[in-house]
Amino acid sequence: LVPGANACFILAADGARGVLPPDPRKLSVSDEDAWVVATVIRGPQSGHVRLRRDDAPPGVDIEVERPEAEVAACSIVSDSEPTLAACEDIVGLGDVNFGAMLHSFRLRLEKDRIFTNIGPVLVVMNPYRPVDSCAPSTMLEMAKKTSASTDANDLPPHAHSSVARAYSSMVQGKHGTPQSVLVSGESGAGKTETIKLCMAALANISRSTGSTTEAALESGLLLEAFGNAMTVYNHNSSRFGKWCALLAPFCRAARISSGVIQSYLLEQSRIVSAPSGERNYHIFYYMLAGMPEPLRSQLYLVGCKQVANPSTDKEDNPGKVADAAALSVVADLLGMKQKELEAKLTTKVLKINGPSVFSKRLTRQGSTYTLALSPEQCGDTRDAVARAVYSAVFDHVIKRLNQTLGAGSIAASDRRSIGFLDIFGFENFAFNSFEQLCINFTNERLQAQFTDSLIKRQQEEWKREGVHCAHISFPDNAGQIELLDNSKGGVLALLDEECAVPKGSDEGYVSKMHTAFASNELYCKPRRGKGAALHGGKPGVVTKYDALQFIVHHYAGEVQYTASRWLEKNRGTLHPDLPKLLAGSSRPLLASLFAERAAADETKRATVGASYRSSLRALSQTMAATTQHFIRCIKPNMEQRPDHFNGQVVSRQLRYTGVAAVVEIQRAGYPISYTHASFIGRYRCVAFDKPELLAMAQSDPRQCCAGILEYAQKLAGDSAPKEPWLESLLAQVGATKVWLRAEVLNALEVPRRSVTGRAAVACQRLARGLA
Ligand code: AOV
Ligand code: MG
Repeated sequence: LVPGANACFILAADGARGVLPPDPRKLSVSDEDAWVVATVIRGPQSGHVRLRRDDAPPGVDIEVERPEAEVAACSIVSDSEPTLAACEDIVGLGDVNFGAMLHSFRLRLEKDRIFTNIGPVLVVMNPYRPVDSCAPSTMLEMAKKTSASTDANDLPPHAHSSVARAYSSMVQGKHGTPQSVLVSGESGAGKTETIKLCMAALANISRSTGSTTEAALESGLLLEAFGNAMTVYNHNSSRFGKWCALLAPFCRAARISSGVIQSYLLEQSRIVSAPSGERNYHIFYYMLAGMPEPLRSQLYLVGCKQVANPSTDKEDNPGKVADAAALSVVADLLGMKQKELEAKLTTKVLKINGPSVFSKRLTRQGSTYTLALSPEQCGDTRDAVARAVYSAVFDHVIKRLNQTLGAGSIAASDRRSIGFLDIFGFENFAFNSFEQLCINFTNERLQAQFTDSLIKRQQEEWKREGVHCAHISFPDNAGQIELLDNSKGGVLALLDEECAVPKGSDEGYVSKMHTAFASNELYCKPRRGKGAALHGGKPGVVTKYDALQFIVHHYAGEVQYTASRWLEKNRGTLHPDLPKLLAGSSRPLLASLFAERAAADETKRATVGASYRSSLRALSQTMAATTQHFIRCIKPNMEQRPDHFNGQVVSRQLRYTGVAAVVEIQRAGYPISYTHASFIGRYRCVAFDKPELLAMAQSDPRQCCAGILEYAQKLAGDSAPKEPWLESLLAQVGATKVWLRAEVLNALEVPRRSVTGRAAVACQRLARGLA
């Protein structure tokens, strides 16, 4: 940390700059900054270093006691700050540390550069306001500039470029390798918006291919009406997962002519109750706001009323319909007789040989018994009907969209495809239920896909290059997948087991997990008394919720779940009477939606968890068979605010999304790689007095690179690694590239600088002499 010093700071203008992690105590850096840039004013004196924040007034300096721990010097090859803002690929910056990466994102967002590459990954920073680069006209312009001969790898970081790459590999591949664009990021990070940009880009790129892509784009908007809602994290939050594949037959040159949409796990609980500060699905508000008056009154769209009132009576009293007028409205809309609906909502017919439980709610008619439901059961039945009807309508919309997109018109063996995945992002609310577990599990799966694919890609490249990589390890989330998805005793499997045992209960489920995962470091039993506060009670007071809570350490952070009513949610079955009732509706659409379910045996349906696990596994297999293009969305703050960069919020996402890991992997392995030619171009000056070595540049570039490395090690000073660089794998010369570890890179820069420095001085002298 010497003022005016060396290459290991972001900028060495009038002082060396380092990136500081926050320490509000000493540094007057707010928590939000996470890392800030400062200039070294005075180098180490009795261990202290004096620094000045860039935005601090003169004289307001910071004394750092432990510079080795608190100042991250950035060894960036390039030496100016504009480079950080202009940098289109963070990995290309060289041996970049976390602080510099974060600072680069901060600077780029200020300049509206929301797209940045990190190696093979496209990172999108949500601007929370319109930016030029996403405007349709800009994107059309980009598409016009991209001709068939353009190498898609040379395009600037942008959703358009990712799609162009996917499209060109789909067209080029002999058998048309299927492609996928996988977007991830937490709730509100911008996944859905980015997928829209991707589809718009595809529509631009494949202009000649007709209207299928546009129809798919529009179908997305329709689905948003039915499947998106306002949550605390996002005013347009996707409450379902969506895989949309656009297909082109082999015969016609990549003309996209059909598409297919598959949806995953629509959040049904929102239909009957949305958490406070959140809303129901957009479609309801659209209908209220936009429907012509006659239709609105035909549908009784005035507001919502309760049919059964679960809050009255004791448990042992039968529930009854509180508002007969509302019941008649619902019966009319559902196309059934009021009396019949009322009976199904408030009673259940049991076929039993003499009741095993005696209740004053039970009455006998011949061989059957009728159980009058308790008020709470009535409420549950009402909710179950509402949820079932809405999700059947949602599935119906998807089915109709698939018909419009011509799904199934091309045989699977005869098509090229690009799939787009837009799921619900990672969520961590104050109260997390079964829905959040499924959502977060989906994100775990996608994350695993990400690491698998990228690690594999990197390892394959190293293998092709003949580079040894056994000594490099990678972070992964296999532990989380195992904990959640293990068929024998994972979190979801245990829930299924508890659903199957006769006296299963939510409490029983959680206590079995506490035992089963007692030694699993990704699972933890919360301290008692924490739960009450979450439910509006006093902190420290033990409530019934305490026995229902558990914590999972997801890759994206720790989430506390409350397993209240999970058995019921997981069973997800309707009482067999209800599908029959709905199938008998006089409204043909509704009747058709339930015809199949009425015929099937409800009790034999797989649990929600089990069928979701298997559909996710199938999706993972589909994705694994594609060439994957990863996009990671990051939000700059939690308040959905434009022009605000919260360093902590961004740091957290960069770390857990694996974006930081991509950089780590490069660092752990070989942060820098140069093609033979560019390596020789950059470092030939180091060996300027070895003409016989440089003569090999054309004939044997590999040998030439190795020779330069060996010679540079001789020239490098004491700070350079002592062991032989090539033998100890600090540097490797591969088939097409030279791979360098950070230490070697720094050591190479020293002789290069001194040589170029000497040359510059000589030139100046010469110039002066000439003058
Ligand atoms: P998500 O899909 O990642 O969340 P969205 O794509 O819905 O997030 O984005 C959330 C909001 O951020 C949008 O409604 C826009 O206001 C803003 N936004 C996102 N991307 C852009 C962009 N490129 N340009 C301008 N504004 C943008 V979730 O589905 O909640 O996981 O469940
Ligand atoms: Mg979304």
